[in-house]
Amino acid sequence: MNSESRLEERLPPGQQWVAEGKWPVIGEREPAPGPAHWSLTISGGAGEDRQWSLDELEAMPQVTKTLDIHCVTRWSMPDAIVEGVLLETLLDEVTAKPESKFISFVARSTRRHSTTLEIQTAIELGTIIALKFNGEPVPEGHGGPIRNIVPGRYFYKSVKWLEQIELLEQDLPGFWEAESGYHNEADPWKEQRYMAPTVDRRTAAKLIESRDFSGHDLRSIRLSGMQLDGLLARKALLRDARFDDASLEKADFSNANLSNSHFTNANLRGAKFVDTDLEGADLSGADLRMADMTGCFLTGASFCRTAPDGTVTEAQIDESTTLPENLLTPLTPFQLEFVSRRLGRDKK
Ligand SMILES: Nc1nc2c(c(=O)[nH]1)N[C@H]1C(S)=C(S)[C@@H](COP(=O)(O)O)O[C@H]1N2
Ligand SMILES: [Mo]
Repeated sequence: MNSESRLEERLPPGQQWVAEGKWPVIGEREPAPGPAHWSLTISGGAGEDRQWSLDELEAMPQVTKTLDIHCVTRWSMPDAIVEGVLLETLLDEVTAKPESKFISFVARSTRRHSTTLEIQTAIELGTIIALKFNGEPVPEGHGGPIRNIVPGRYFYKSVKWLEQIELLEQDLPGFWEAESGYHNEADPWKEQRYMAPTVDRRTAAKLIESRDFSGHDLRSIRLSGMQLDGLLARKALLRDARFDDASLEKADFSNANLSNSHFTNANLRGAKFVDTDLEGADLSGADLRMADMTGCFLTGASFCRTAPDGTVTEAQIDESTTLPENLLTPLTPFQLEFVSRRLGRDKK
């Protein structure tokens, strides 16, 4: 009761807690093949590169921190117990060039996944080179054996399978920051999820008129309240797009990326979301009757929301909605309960 309310205060805006014991794997699922023995290298300093083997990292002073994890796709996980070496401890053994201001964390993964922070910020936030998680070695799917953990930033700043740390004079966009327009600061308390929209107004106006967004990058576009029945948006990039109160009957969003999009009270009757990425999407109050959601991704998505004043906004879902049960497992308990009840599948 008491601890529950404190937990509520620890939840940044727009986030929801995952079910106890559930930790989704997001992004890459495994490291790239490489030497059997892991090591971590810091490059870009004034002298030679400095390398530590996993054994050497384990022999250094370890710190343990309990922290909350916040993913940009709106799920959060409380009380993760992270153990490892402070970034600051490693940097103490390296001489940085005076002009180095940024630090890039690079993964041993097929796409050389990376993310960048200001050195000063990374130290101040207490960045940990994590070797253990909840008392056990970091599981491989979650970035073991060596993963960086940046407390107080969305989880995309915490690179899995950390292999290299580079000191840089200039900021370098990370993989998600470049690929998906994720915000470079990533402070969950300021909801810094995305960079400013990329498309200019004239292009947007033309596309709206044509009602064909297929394949276009329109992230963060504002279309609330608009009449867009029959919209074609196959394979469109619509992260963070706003469709609140819009009419989108029979719209086709198949294979589109709609993560963190907003559809509050939208009319989505007969809309198609086949193989659509709906991670973190807000579908509260949307009319989803006759919608086809086969193969969509629903981690962090919501269908039902209770406002602080107690007002409940519920999506309209019934037997005419195609929403296979196996897609529902990544939903938070509250959302899962709501959707199952609506689909008449709650086991009673
Ligand atoms: N190497 C690597 N690190 C990564 C990613 C990735 O795809 N590859 N995804 C990031 C994102 S977007 C998130 S939310 C977290 C997910 O970590 P998890 O799979 O342990 O939950 O890892 C971050 N670090
Ligand atoms: Mo993420």
